[in-house]
Order: sequence, then C-alpha cells, then structure tokens
Amino acid sequence: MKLYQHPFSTFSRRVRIALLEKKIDAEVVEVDMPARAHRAEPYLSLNPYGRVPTLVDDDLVLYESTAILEYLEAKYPQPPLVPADIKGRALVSMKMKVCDLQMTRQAGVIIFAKRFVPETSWRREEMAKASKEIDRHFAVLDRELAGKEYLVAGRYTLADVCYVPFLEFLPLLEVDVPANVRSWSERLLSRPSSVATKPAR
Ligand SMILES: N[C@@H](CCC(=O)N[C@@H](CS)C(=O)NCC(=O)O)C(=O)O
Repeated sequence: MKLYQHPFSTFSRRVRIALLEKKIDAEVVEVDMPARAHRAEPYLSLNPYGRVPTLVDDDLVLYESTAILEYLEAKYPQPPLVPADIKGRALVSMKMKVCDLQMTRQAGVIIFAKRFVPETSWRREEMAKASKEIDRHFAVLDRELAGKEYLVAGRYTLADVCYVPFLEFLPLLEVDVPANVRSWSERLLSRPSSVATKPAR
C-alpha cells in the first residue's frame, strides 16, 4: 500500500494519523509539490485533480481523504476509529462531511495564505469572511462538545481525526475559540499520532 502525500498537507495528515493509530504499514511517498509534481505526469494519472493525498492499494487508486479514511477503517477495523453501532457510524460520517463543509475550506483560505503567500498578496476580505464562518461553526461545535471529550459516542473517531490538521493552526485563524472547542483541540493535538505528524511549519 502506498500513500502519496506531502508533509505540509492538512488532508494528507488525516491519513497519516489513521495509519499511525491503526499501526498500518504503508509506503509513504512524498510528492514534490514545490516542483509542481502533483500537477504533472505521472502523478496526474493517479489523481486527475492534482491534489494529495492519494492511496494506492494493488489495483485500487483512491483520492479524497475521507474516502481513504473509510477504506482504511473497513480494511483494518482494529483498533476501531468508528463506533460499533450503525447510528454512531452515521454520526461519524455526518461530522466528517460537516468538517469539510464548514471548516476545511474556510480554514484553508486563511492557513494557506498565512503559511505560503506573502502578506502583500493576502485576500483580506475573503479571509475575514472565512474567520466569521469558522466562528459560527465553533459556536455549534462548542454546544455539541459540552460535557464530552470527543465528537461522537464519547470516543476518538474518524470525525475527530478530520479536524486535527486544521486545529493545529487555530492561532492563525483569528477566531474566538470557545472553551469546549479549546479543550477538545488540546486533547486531540496531544495524541501521539498528532504529535508525530505535526508539520515542521
Ligand atoms: N478534498 C480533498 C482535498 C485535497 C487537497 O486540497 N489537498 C491539497 C493539499 S492539503 C492539495 O493537494 N493542493 C494542491 C492543489 O490544489 O494544487 C481531500 O480531502 O483529499
């Protein structure tokens, strides 16, 4: 099994966390993104959208980090990163989707600019709008996390995994971080799989 990824990639980090949590032995291949290898052959034959991560397992080529996480869960169910019951699993799916709809695009606007774009070229209006949307999402998460350590069923699941790479950059987001979100974030970021995959910058 091969994972094509980049160490600075938030979406790739989700998959590397799952590999570590499940102790899956996969070959991790770094795509030379600074040299635009993700936008050129042979990589485009694997992932026509030119993004990381991509997982290759024999004849299966999978891109989209959430699909990859679900595949790894199905192929390597131990230790489980989803609850055993179908209602719990449905909630995990819902929260993974919500993370992508309400958090990753908005956080990406800010995180990408602040990590990789000179300040003179920042699109400040777009970044401010993204911060507001994250504020609203955090207000919902804060209510949902009240009295809970994790998003679903009182246990660490793929839903939490999806958020980790984005919570890493909380200080960049210029949002008010409510108390329950802050303690959940600290709990997630202190897991060994998060520490081991923390990007160098
Ligand atoms: N929805 C995709 C997003 C993947 C994605 O946007 N990856 C970024 C790196 S974190 C990328 O490859 N960007 C390069 C580009 O779009 O040119 C997923 O969940 O895997």
